[in-house]
Amino acid sequence: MTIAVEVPPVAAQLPADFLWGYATAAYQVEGSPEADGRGLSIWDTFSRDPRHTEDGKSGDIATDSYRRWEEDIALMKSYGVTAYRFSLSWSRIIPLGGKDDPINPAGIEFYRKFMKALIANGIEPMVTLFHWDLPQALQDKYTGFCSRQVVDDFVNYAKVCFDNFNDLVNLWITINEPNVYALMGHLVGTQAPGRSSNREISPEGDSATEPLIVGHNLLISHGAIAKLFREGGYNLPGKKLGIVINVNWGEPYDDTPESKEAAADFMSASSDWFAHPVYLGDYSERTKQVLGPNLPTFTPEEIELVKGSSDFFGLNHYTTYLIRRPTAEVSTTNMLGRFMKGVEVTVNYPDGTEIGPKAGLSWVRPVAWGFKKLLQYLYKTYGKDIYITENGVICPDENKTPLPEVLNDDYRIKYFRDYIDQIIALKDTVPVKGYIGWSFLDNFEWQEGYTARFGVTYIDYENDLKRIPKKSAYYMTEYMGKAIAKK
Ligand code: GBH
Repeated sequence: MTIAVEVPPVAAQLPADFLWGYATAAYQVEGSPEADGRGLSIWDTFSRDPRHTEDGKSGDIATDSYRRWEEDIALMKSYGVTAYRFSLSWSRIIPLGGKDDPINPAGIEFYRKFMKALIANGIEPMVTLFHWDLPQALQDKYTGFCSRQVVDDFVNYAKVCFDNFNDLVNLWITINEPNVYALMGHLVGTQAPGRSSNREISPEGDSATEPLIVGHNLLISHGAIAKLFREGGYNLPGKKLGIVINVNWGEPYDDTPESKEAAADFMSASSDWFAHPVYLGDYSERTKQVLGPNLPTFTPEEIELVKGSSDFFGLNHYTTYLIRRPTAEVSTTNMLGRFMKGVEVTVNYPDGTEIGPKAGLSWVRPVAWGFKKLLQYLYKTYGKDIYITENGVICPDENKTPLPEVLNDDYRIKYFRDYIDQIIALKDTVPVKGYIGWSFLDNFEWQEGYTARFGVTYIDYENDLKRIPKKSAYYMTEYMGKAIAKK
């Protein structure tokens, strides 16, 4: 089936080398958890407990992309994309994860043939080393990222990847959303490894300290991997390595100085927590203040290691929130509220109007002007080239809408258009080098299981995981094909 799309005339405004495409992550699409010597990851363990996902399902099958990769690449090629962002499964490459553990040649072979096929089809691989699926053995051995021991194991894994894939990869990403991994996995506990002080959720964990320690170890790992990349001879001309941070824009709720301070606190406790050490060195004073005395301290050597360790700003951005000072005492079960002291998040203005229309999940409302403000803020604050490494939405009730109506995702089309138009509007003032939408396929959406469909491609879970392009896929092909100058 082909859906007719109408795309208005668009002048080519983005440079010919502007990358565009879609993203996925290994655990969200691959399936085949036991195939060819793969070891288990914390997401296998976590999601096999049906209490941990909305539909009680795990990523055991996902979109079966480990087996259907040729079909996936052919589909991507038909979309006209120039890049594909995906992640490597650490436990496919080193099943037990550690630096003295054996390497699995079958894992390496799989990713090499996959990358070669992408390149043969004119699609640039954008490769993430760690998108949350830590080998379970490392979690068992020393509590994963809660322990400093993880750094050497992570650096070793990165070295194995550089040695085996650097000839095929120009754009490396070390870590996807360290802020989300730290908070969802060790504060709230609704994502793997599922640790939290909330004993109804987890028998183990300390929300007051662990997220901060995990964040610190992620930053040091990233710094050490960047050092290896640069000093180990991998940083050849045209190659780049960076980190991807999830950043929501925090807009002051109203014009009061209190709300402005609260919004600045929100930014410092969510994204600047990672961006400041990476781009400017050390945690900012405001981050130290908001996150409090449990925030670990860097040695001067560590500050140097982490500072300047990312060649670009990798930005995952979805939405904007209104921020004010707390209007009531923060309850003990509101983990995020207690973590970000002095910050309250809302989506309603003082007069009750909403910041943006409801989407298919409560946390992701379209607010394109917030994206514009964020891009300006990030470039002014950190001065780096920006790659949009994820951006996307779910249509209202998308999961309840049957075929074929579900393919008419005009809500997603509008979201993509409005957000990309901000990049175009800023093209002479903020250097955005690429746009990667989330996601190529509907997939295993972590704690939401398969109930949240972010894809431009519909997956028919009832019919052998058939891939069916949504209208947005056709629209984007047309639109980006026109908006990007021809080579
Ligand atoms: C990204 O995270 C991930 O990188 C990607 O893997 C994921 O599939 C994609 O977004 C879509 O979600 O349920 O109210 O507690 C985005 C950041 C942080 C957004 C955690 C959802 C949970 C909100 N995510 N958040 S809630």
